[in-house]
Amino acid sequence: MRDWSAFLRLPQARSFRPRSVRSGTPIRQHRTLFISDVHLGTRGCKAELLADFLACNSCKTLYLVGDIIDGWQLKRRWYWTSAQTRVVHEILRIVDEGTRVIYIPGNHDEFLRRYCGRMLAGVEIKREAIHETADGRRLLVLHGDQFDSVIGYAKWLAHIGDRAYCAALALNDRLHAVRERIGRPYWSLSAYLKRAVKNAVEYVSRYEDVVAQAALSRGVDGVVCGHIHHAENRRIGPILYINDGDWVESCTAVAEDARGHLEILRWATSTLASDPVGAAADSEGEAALIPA
Ligand SMILES: [Mn+2]
Repeated sequence: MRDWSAFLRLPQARSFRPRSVRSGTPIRQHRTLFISDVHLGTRGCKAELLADFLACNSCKTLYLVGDIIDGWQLKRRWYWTSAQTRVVHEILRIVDEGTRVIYIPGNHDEFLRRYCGRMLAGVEIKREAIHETADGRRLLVLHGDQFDSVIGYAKWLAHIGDRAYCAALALNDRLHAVRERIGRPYWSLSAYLKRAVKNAVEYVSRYEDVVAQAALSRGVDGVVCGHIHHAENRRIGPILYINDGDWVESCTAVAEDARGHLEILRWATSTLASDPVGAAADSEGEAALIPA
């Protein structure tokens, strides 16, 4: 086992104070923040953006909803940057400021599951949690990988995004030209990917249904999860289904305000540059979420 503290040069408790963002930046207050699928230890992790997000947003309770550290990747090949260390520093600063931080390990950081029920550096490690919103609704908080076995679609398909598809369409034309020149029959890469994307869409909707069904059987009002890197905030039958997205591609979090209103925050590079605090909110389908 690695000596993490030595490697990260973690600060002594309460010695790390300043937020690592230029002074004068207003801090946006929330009651609760949920983030997941950060995948620290991978090249895809948008650690710089997440550290800025954590510095510009404060909350009373922070849920780390799994796959925060990518233990699988780190086991294969050690990859760590100073920005990723900054993320760890920001989380410890948040703990020091009195925020309750709850870490629910996912499948990529399952090595932490053996510590469920314990405190690590002021962070509560839990298998799952029940969060009560300001307006009294009970939300089941879990990572969501436990449903993979019942979904029946390959998970990697869910990671093919629209951008990859568009790039493939351009590639498809060139591929066709090459195959024609060497006398091979036409084979459509785009059709192949279209099938993959269709499977990905089916995977996501199937996952959402399965998670909502599990929440229903648990007798809660809603569920907050991660795992599929697809932020969502909508009603599935009587269940409020919320997915906080990821920090590999979409850079999203879920925030609860003082009234119990829940929304997806999108922390994109463009919004960060122009308006660091007022990160664009996803207000689609929000009306139903405001307590009557
Ligand atoms: Mn996961």
